[in-house]
Amino acid sequence: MGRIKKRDDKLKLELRKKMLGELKLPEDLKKLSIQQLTDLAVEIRELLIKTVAHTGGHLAPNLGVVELTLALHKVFNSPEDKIIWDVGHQSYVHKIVTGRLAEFDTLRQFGGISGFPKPEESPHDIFATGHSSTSISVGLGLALARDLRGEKYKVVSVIGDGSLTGGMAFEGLNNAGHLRTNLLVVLNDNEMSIMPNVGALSNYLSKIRLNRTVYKVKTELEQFIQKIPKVGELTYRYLDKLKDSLKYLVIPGVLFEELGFTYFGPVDGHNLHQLTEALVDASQHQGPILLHVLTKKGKGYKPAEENPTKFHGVKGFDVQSGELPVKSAPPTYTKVFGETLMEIAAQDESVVAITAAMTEGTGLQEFSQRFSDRFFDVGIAEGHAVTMAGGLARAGMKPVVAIYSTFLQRAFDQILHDVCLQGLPVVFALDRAGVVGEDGPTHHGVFDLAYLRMMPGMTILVPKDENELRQMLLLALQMDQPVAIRYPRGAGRGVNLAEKPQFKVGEAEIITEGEQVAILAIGPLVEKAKQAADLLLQAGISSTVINCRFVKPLPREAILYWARRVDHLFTVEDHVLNGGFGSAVLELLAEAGLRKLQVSRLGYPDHFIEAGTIEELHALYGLDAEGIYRAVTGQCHPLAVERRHERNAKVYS
Ligand SMILES: Cc1ncc(C[n+]2csc(CCOP(=O)(O)OP(=O)(O)O)c2C)c(N)n1
Repeated sequence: MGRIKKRDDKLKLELRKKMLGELKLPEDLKKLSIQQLTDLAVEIRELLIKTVAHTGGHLAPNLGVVELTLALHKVFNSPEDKIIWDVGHQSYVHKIVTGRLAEFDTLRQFGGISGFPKPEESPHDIFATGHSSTSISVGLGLALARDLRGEKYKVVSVIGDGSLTGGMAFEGLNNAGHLRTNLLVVLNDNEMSIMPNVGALSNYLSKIRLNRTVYKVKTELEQFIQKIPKVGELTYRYLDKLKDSLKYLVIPGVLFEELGFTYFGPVDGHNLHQLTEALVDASQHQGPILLHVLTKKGKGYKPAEENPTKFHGVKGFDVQSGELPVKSAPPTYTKVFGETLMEIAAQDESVVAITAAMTEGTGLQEFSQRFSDRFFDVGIAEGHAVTMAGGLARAGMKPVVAIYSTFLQRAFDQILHDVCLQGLPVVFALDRAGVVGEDGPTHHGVFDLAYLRMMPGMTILVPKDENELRQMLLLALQMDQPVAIRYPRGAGRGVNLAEKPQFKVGEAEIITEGEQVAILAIGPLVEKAKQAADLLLQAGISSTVINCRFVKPLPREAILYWARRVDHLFTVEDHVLNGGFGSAVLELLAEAGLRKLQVSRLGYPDHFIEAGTIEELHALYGLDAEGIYRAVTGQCHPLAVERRHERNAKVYS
């Protein structure tokens, strides 16, 4: 009996397997029954788990939206109707059902499909996303264009409760509620950001969850109130008021109603019947609608349901055990940052730490517990985080704002206007600086030097290893001014950590000395430059390698000293060339009158950098030891250098 059941299950599984491969998607979703959609959801979950275990990626968010995605594609006609995924990390199911099933195993790989919506990939990806809280603004823009052009498509913005904590989401709601065009916002509420969601809004959504009322109650109540006979002007006004107060008592989602949206919900986001019905109803309504959908992050895979934070984004895992790969032996930069900050905070009570929904990612988990009164998770609100730090600093505290390089782009003006203009001592810890790997162009932190370097009063430090990161943090907190430290994703080099800062502001480290070329490097690429120098020596080229440490102020004396001695100068940075470290060096050389020196800059060209492992990308853009070696030998072959020496000797003799 047991064996027959097992065989039947296997058969069922095989039948289901055929379904995904054989359907013409997304069109066929419209023909499927709720039971068939439910079977398809099981099949998609299996595919998600199997693939992400291998490729890495955002597992828990995608497991949570399987039914929601199927229902959206059943009810709406993508790509004519536009579906915008906020952040876009939960768009894998959407990709599977919109023509990317065959390539799904290339997810996030170099040359494969992206882990985020990408218009170049498919017309179903109407807008590229990666940074949070944009979907309502994008959706409103599309809806307004539709109206102006006399078109008829529907627009759906899908936003998570975490992403709704971002200020731009509210700017979008505020504007959409005022303009009153047709726009459906689907709020995917799983009570989680990467970690449990925080803030007053999250509390408000929890209250709605607790007083869970099916969305029909609201429509029925409104119909009931409308049916009460209106006797005279006075009674009407009272009834109107009564309608309002009843609304507050019974109807969930009043906040959204007051912002001009019609609120539907909450509905069970794993119940395909409820979901499709609610989406059809919502799509028939006029004006801005908010449909509140309750989902479970990690749904259908026990390890992810039990620990959605761990499975928010993974590098890969063992499907059977749910075990993640063991962490590398040398501590990560993130870990050293968190530990050093705790050490400093233990001695200095004015030190406070701020994160924007990335407590664990920025290494502040332990800090948040040990110094809970001096720790602030502001939600996905980078701009607010920075200006709040300005306020804290003005009132005598020493704020350290830990935000990934790519997300700090959100706070450009806040850094400029609310910190630098005021000359306030705020320390910016920019984690994940440089290319970050498989998350790709939306997440590479390759613009920070350019956007920070032009700000008056800013000091910028770039550690070559985790020991320098520690020293730079100690140094930064002793300086009474804005300071930014940018450091990369991943493990350090396993070097010893020094007690105290071992260098002063603007002081470079000369790693090797040679008279032919100088290689100026920053960050972990200093090590690659050093390895390149060894290769160059073997090829007969002597080089000076300088760990510049400071991008602002540059180690002026060291750079100019060597610039006057060598024939060719190279700069190496894990950053775009436009406005980066190499540009700063060029400006210095031009100002010092060294305009004739040959300078080559190694970094990223003027286009967005694709996804791939950090090593693959460094190799592709010539930022590994081989690449630096090739650049130097290509520009100055030993013979060419010798000839130049001879020529110069003649000219100057
Ligand atoms: C501007 C910005 N800050 C931070 C992040 C990092 N981040 C990615 S997903 C996420 C949580 C999003 O929560 P939610 O919208 O509720 O989606 P869920 O993963 O829970 O489905 C965060 C903080 C980001 N993508 N963009």
